[in-house]
Order: sequence, then structure tokens, then C-alpha cells
Amino acid sequence: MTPQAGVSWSAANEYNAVSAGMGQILRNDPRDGRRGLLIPAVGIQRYEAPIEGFTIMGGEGAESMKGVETGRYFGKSQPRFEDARLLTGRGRFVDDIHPPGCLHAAVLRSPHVHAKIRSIRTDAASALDGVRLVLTAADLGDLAAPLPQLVPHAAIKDPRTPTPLAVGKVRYEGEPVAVVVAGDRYTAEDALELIEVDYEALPPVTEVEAALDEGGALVHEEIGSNVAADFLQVVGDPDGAFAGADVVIKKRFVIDRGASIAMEGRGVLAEWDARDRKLKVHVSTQAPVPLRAGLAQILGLPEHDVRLIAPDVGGGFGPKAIIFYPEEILVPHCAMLLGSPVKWIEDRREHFLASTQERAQVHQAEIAFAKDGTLLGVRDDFLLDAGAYVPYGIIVGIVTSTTLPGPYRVRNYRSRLRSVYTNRITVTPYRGAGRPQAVFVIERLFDEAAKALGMDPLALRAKNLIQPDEFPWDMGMIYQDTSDVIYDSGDYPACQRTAVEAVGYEEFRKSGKAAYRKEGRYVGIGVANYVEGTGIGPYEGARVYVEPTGDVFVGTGSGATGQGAETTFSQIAAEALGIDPGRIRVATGDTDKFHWGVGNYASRTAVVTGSAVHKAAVKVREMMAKVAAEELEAPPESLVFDDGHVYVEGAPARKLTFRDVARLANPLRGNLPADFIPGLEATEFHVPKTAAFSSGTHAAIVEVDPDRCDIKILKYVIVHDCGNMINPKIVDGQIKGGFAQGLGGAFYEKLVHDKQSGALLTASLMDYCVPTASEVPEVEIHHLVTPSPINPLGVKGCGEGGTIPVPTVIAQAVQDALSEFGVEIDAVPLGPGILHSLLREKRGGEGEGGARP
Ligand code: MCN
Ligand code: SMO
Repeated sequence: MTPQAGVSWSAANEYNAVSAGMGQILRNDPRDGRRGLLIPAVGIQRYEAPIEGFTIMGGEGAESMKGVETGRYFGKSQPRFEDARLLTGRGRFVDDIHPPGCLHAAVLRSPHVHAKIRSIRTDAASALDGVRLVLTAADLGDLAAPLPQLVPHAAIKDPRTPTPLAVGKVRYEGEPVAVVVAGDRYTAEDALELIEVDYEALPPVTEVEAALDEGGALVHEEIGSNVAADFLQVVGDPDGAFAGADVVIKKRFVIDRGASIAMEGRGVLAEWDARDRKLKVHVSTQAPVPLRAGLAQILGLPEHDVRLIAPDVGGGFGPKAIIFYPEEILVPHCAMLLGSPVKWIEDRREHFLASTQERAQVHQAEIAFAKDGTLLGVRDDFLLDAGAYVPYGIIVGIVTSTTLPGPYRVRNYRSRLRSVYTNRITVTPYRGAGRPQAVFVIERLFDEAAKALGMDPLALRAKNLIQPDEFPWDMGMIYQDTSDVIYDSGDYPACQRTAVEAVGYEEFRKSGKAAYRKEGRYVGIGVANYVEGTGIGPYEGARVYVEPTGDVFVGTGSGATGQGAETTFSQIAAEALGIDPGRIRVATGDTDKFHWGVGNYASRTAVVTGSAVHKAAVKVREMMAKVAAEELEAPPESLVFDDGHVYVEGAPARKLTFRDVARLANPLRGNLPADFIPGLEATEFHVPKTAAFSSGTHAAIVEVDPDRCDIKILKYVIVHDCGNMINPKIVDGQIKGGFAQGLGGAFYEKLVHDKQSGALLTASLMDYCVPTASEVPEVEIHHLVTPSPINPLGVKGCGEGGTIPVPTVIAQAVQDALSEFGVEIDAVPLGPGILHSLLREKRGGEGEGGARP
């Protein structure tokens, strides 16, 4: 273990006194804090049982792959099984399901970002022909209570979560105020217009810095402040480090909000069987199992009478992992009241207003170096726009603060995070989840420090990278799942080197840029490193079962939103069992098929669910070996599992099919031993002790047109390390998709709000420009593989790495391209409008297309 100055929790406490008791550290005692953090308020995640009966396999890494023939299916670019369905229009999304007699819900949403509700009149709406039900908070009884908090962080003393329908006040534009159910959506929408709400508009709280002003408007008056949490992590002696520094760079960085814009919006379909008192709910969600547990609890039903199905989900990207949206309670409640199926499908405008968003942060950050370029310390004080509620605790902020040190030897670090309520839709993770901001801050600091030190920015980075022989590297912090931030493995110098060579950095610096200038072109280069904690806890599980036909069923509970889980989990089970993945069927998100798990977010399922699938498959293989060994009269160790057959090594003539073994394992007669267990079935869980840390470097050469203020990416290189790859083609797809979203958040997508009212002006795809195929260039991907030593598959996650450093790299390259103008880019996303005003400022009031330097 790399020696590190420990976390100075006392400093955090001292700090608490200063901040008048608002701040709280995550934990004083590691174990207490961990429990406090993990146990959700309503007991949504019942991880206790699996943890207890669980045998930890972590730590042995490749060791546990022994006895498993590796590389036949695992590691191959097997085409995705789900694509045949998805690409031919046979996917089954929530809105593809049409139960007979289904009614349709529409939600009345607040037009104000902040207002008191004086009164609501619904009689005209109720009287409209075809309307079956109109509900406001007053009609909800106990259900009008705040929704459960997903992650109750100790740092948030008095956390606020939304109520299913607004009670007395609305706190963001789009907040649900009433729900109408009718025979069709048109009628339901018409009825919404007949509901009369008397609002008293309140001053909006929209900018985090202004939200701290004394005497300003409060999102939650009863708290007395807009600060939801004030949280500090301290590593080593940051103040000492700064006191002894030769060069200190201090800057303010601003990252604005972005929206995830999944192709399929959210959707809920609830069917209530009044006779059997069973509820079936289809939800477009990333977290089917916790959602079921929460629904059962809130609606007062036994869990096994609630079936939650996440069918095909057309993108989740984070906001569908929130667990409790108002509609997810309202729709089942209406179905139970009416005894008919009820469906609600989010439209695009609703998606902009009522699906969670992320990114907005303001950092005051500083970095300290010795004059030889040795990194001494980092201090960061940042405000996070939390939106109106904090169901996700301070997860995004913790991820930012723990990601900021990146691949560098940051031995002295202080990170203060204030999570601030605003009158905006709630913030929860969105692909990258707090990391794009962190990378922007640290990488921009490095660039500015390099200038001050007179060093090449990449040489300065290289000098301070954690070296391959320094793992495990303890960052001295606590991660989002309350595990310690301990980097498990990586080769950061190789990542940077590979990217630098592939993009042609030296050549560009030496002559490339000047050559472009001669042609009158403004071209710049950007390079950024990142480290990403993936595969976090608490746990996932899997059930592997050999059908009587010899085919294999794999049940998992983490759901899937397009990542290819059916394919990769098949490959993992196939590898362990020795059967073609095509004969394996994977269930991802149906609580009738597997009812333990947490969800697909934080790039965690390859590591956590994947490891559970592997363990369960290995267990089933052992069971099969026992049965087959008896039949073939040979020791189990001598058996070969190959292409759905089992035979004794060297004697393939006499082989059993999986079907034979399945039948032998479930005999209809015979003298069975007292401890006999029928069938070939095993359930296993995986509990990661710490995250598995993926890493990478992105590098780009970008041309800027200073008149049109547009950019063109001439070259984009991604070096990516997610350990062993289950399916390299899927990993590439994840990286490319992530890159496209990163690029959107770097340059094209911008949520613009009205300055006065705070209302969103870009709530459509006409105004919020998601990049299309013409903006997204081909990327050159290089894989580096440093297997994770802390899970049996040696894998790390890859779902978000494509997104994380993109805004940073684009910002760097644009700044470099425009270096003659002296433009400094300390805010993202960019965009033509912003480039235009930056340039106009520098060109010194000479108006449009002013003088060149
Ligand atoms: N994989 C692999 N080898 C590895 C790591 C992963 O083959 N070493 C495969 C996995 O088996 C899985 C895919 O790559 O098929 C992504 O795995 P992982 O990184 O574990 O991410 P999750 O499955 O947990 O998915 C969540 C992640 C997140 S957090 C966001 S946000 C995001 C992302 O996935 N949302 C997505 N990628 C997405 N892709 C699609 N199509 N849709 C989304 O909503
Ligand atoms: S933002 Mo991804 O669902 O962690």
C-alpha cells in the first residue's frame, strides 16, 4: 500500500464548527458511517441478507478464473443478442405494452419555478367527458408524504425529497401539481387545461452563488438556508503544502447544467389485479429491484405481490436511476384506485422539465507546485446546484471531489462541497456523474500551472502521474458507496504516452500548428487524463439455472438500458460453463425472474453483476461436474465442459449433453441422500470492497472558425483502460456513445433559462442541440488492459469513460486554437454564442468580425 498521509477527520470537524453546524462529515468511525449511509430510510435495498450469506471472492483476481476455460467466449466481440430485436423494431418498451382497457394519465406541471399554491380547482376537469380521475395532493392522504430518500447522507441534516404532488408550494418548473386519468391521453391533456391553480409567484433561486446571499429567497424556507449540505474531505496537510509552494494557481471554473435526453423518455404502466391483490408495474428504469421494494412499502403491499419489470429501456444515462419519481407512485396508485391499467409516458417537453439533470457546479480551485514541477497540493471549494430536492444525497458531489485528483499524486488535498438547493429540477447523476467537472478543474489547473512553471503541460502531468508499481494507491478519501478510494491498478503513464503519440502531439507542437496558421486556420490541441471509480457496491446477484432442455437461464436484477447486458452476461456464463452463449438466456430486470439487486449505474454491472454471474455459473458447473462424474465414473476434475457437453478428458466419445446432466440432477425416483438438492441452479452475490478504477486519456485536434464560431474535430483519440474486456466491440460502442454525449455537453447542448422567471427556454430538441452524426466524428480508440485485481473477472466499468474528459479536451483545444486571441476557457459547455462573446471581448469592441490579433 502506498504510504499516504491519512484523512484528517478532525480538520473536518473543526471546519464544521466554522460553518455553524451545517457541515457534517460522512463518517467519523468508518463502520458506523458506512451503515448510516447505506441503509436507506425506507429500507429499499435489503442488502443485509445477501451480505451475510456471502463468501467474498474479491482479491484473488485471475486466481478464481482457474479451472474455467477462459477466452472461448469471454473477451470475444460476440454480436449483441439484443440487436436482432432492437434493430428490427421488435424491442418492447413500456409504451409498446397495451393491456386491454388501459387508461392514460397526464400530469399537470407547474409553469412557475417557484410559487405558492393558493388554491386548486378541479371540478371542470373532473366533469370533462372521458375523465376517470383527477387527483391533487389533497386527495392523496398518506401518499402525499415526501418520497423516500435514496441515499440518506449524514452530511444532509434535513434532506428534502419531493412529494408525489406538490403540497402548498412548487419548487421547480415542471413539478407535478395534479394528475388526470382518462380513456386516452388527449382527453387527459384537455382536462389538465381545465384545472385552475392560483399561484403566487415567488422570487426564483436559480444560480448557486446567488442562492447563498443572506436574506435571499429560500427553496425550503423551514431549513433557513439554501445550503443542503456542507461537506469536507481532507487528505494530508493541504495548508502546509500551499504554504511551502513555489507556484500557486487559483481559478474559478463554471460548469453548466446538461440534460441526458434518452431517446425513450420515462414511462410507467401499472396493472392492478384486484382479485389476487397483485400489482404489475412496467417502468423505464435503471433500478427495478429497489423500485419494487419502495413501491411495495409505500403502497402497503407484500413485496412478492409487486412485480416490477424494466423491459427494453431506450437509454437511461443516469436520470432513470433516481428510483422514485412522482409518476412512479402516482400511476400505480391510480391503477389501484380505478382497478384498470394506467399508463403514463413522458413526452419530450416533460423530459426537459421533469427528468433529473446534472453538471452545474462552480469551483474555486487552486493547485500548488514546487518549482521543479512536483505537485504539492490541491484545494477546491465548490458549489453544486442540487436542484429542488436531494433524493440522491450528495453522491454527485462526492464523485466530483474524489475524482478531482485523477491519476496524479495528490497527497495534500482539501475538498469542500456545498450542495445548494435551487428552483431547478433535481440533480442526480448523468453519464459521467460529477466527473466531467472534476476533470475540467484539475486538467485546467495543470495547464495554467505549466504556463507559470514554463513547462510543457504534458511533461508536467507525466512528472506527477501515479506509477504502475504504486498500486494499490490509497487516495485517503471515501467514495460514493462509502468504500475507501483505493486505486486498484492501472498504467497512467502508458495511457498518456499512447494518446500523445497517437494524436501526434510533439509534431503538432513543433510544426503542425504553425503550418495550419500559415493556411489561415486556427487549430489547437487538447489532452486530458482521468481516473474513474466503477463497479461500486453495495452488491449484485445472479441466478444461473440449467433448463431441462440443457439451455441455460441467467437471472439478474440490475436491469439494462442498452449496454448489451444480455450478451455480455451470456458470455461470462458461457465461459464458465462451456456452452455457446446463444444457448443462454439472460433476464435483466424482472423481479419475478430475480429479485435482488440495485441497478445499472456508476458503470457497475460488468464488475458487480458480471462477477455474480461468474460465481453462480462456476457453482453450477461444480454441481454438474458432481452429477456427471457419477454417471461417467470418473473424478470431477477429469471432466471437460465443451460446447454444451461434458466428457472425461481424452475420452470425448462418451459425452453427456447439458440436457442429460439436467435430467440426472432431477431424478423422478431412486434412493436419494437426505441432503439431496434437485436441479442445477445456483444464486451468488458479489460485494465489491472498493471500486475498480478505470482510466484513460483523450486527445483531440480541433479547428475553430473564429467567424462562424464553430468547431471541427480533425482528430480525436481515446485511450481507454477498463481491465479485461468481456466484449471489446461492446466496450467500443460504449466509448463511442459516451463520447457523443460528452461532445454534446462540451459544445452543442445548452439549457438556457429566462433570466427573470428562471423558466427553461430550450425545452425542445429544436433548441437543445443534441449532436447528430454530422457533428460526431470517428474516434480512434486504443485499449490498454490492466486487469482489476479485486474481482474475479479482472474487469472495470466502461459505460461512462467516453464522456468524462470530452468537455475538457474540447475546451483545451479551442483555447489553444485561439491562443493568439488570449482567450481563456474556464466554463463549459462552450458553443457558438459563447465563443462569439469570448472573441468579441478579446477583439476589443470592434464589433462583429473585428480585427485579428
Ligand atoms: N463491458 C465489457 N467489458 C468491460 C466492462 C464493460 O464488455 N471491461 C460491457 C458490459 O458487460 C456492459 C457494458 O460494457 O454490457 C457497460 O458496462 P458497465 O461499464 O459495467 O456499465 P453498466 O452496465 O453499469 O451501465 C451503466 C453505464 C452508465 S452509468 C451510464 S450513465 C450509461 C452507460 O452505462 N448509460 C447507457 N452506457 C449506456 N449505454 C446505453 N446504450 N444506454 C444507456 O442508458
Ligand atoms: S450516470 Mo450512470 O447511470 O451512473
